[in-house]
Amino acid sequence: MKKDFILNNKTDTSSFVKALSLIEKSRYILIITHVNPDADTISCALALSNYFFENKIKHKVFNVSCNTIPANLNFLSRFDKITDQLPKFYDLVISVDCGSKKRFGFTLDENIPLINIDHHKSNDNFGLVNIVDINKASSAEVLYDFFKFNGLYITKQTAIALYVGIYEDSLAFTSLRCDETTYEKINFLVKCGCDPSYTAQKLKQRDSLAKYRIIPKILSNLELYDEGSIASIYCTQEYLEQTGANSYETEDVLDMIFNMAIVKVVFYLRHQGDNLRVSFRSKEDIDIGKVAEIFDGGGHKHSAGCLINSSDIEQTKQIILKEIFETRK
Ligand SMILES: [Mn+2]
Repeated sequence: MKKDFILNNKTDTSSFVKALSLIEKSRYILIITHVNPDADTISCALALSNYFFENKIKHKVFNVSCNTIPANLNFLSRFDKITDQLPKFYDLVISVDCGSKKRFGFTLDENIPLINIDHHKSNDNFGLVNIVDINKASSAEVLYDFFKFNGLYITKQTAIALYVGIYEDSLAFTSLRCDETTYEKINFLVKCGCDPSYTAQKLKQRDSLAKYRIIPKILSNLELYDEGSIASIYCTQEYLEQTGANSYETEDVLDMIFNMAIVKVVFYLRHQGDNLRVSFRSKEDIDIGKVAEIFDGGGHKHSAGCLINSSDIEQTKQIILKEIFETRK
């Protein structure tokens, strides 16, 4: 075994082999990314897409609402090929970073074989083949293991995509689930041609003015509870209209509040259709994934989310606060 490829002993490597054999047998592959797409799901899909394209494997990358894909990922090769149109025919599905089938945003034909590549603790192994490793900080790391185990050649474009997924979902290597294997992977991806400086510039240094117009508005409604250990913020439809910012351009505000020394838990509310979408972060022992689960959401111990069927921000804040206090007891 190569030094840059260390799996934890819980990893079921037979799923790597089974998945590759399904890919080799397939005629057309549908790659599914999750609703409210993040860098991890898009990067995994594009890492696969570049590999498939280079190897003449027919496929499509699907997202249920393409206008919600963060635009700062548009430098990834084949980004412009992502579609919200389902192909007429596909005989294999690969879902990436989807903790459940609900995250697809549509109902999938049960008869089509499915490879489930993910790292969410809440994943219920809904695939025919499940490559799920809850110890990894990103699905991109799980996918990297799939590539390496099967000896698949990682080209520059696939390396850049995997790097971005690992970087973003590990919150720039600050997640608790980052370990020495994370850095070994990064080292290998840089060797494959991914330039960290170029990637950082494309990923982090192309913000719009609208982003800096909307962030102060959101910060102005910051509320602190329990001596500042819990924080809440929200974004209104009005803010978005006044500034022209996209919802995904507001995400950094969550980390800004989370970076405050006194804050141990933060949650961020914004409208999504008739619902309120809530994102959580926690840095203490509190398992914020459990709070999200109460509202039928999911995620990880220190980062999670859910959708609440209400458009009343104040009322929803109170309901969530109550559950955070309960869970923290
Ligand atoms: Mn992820």
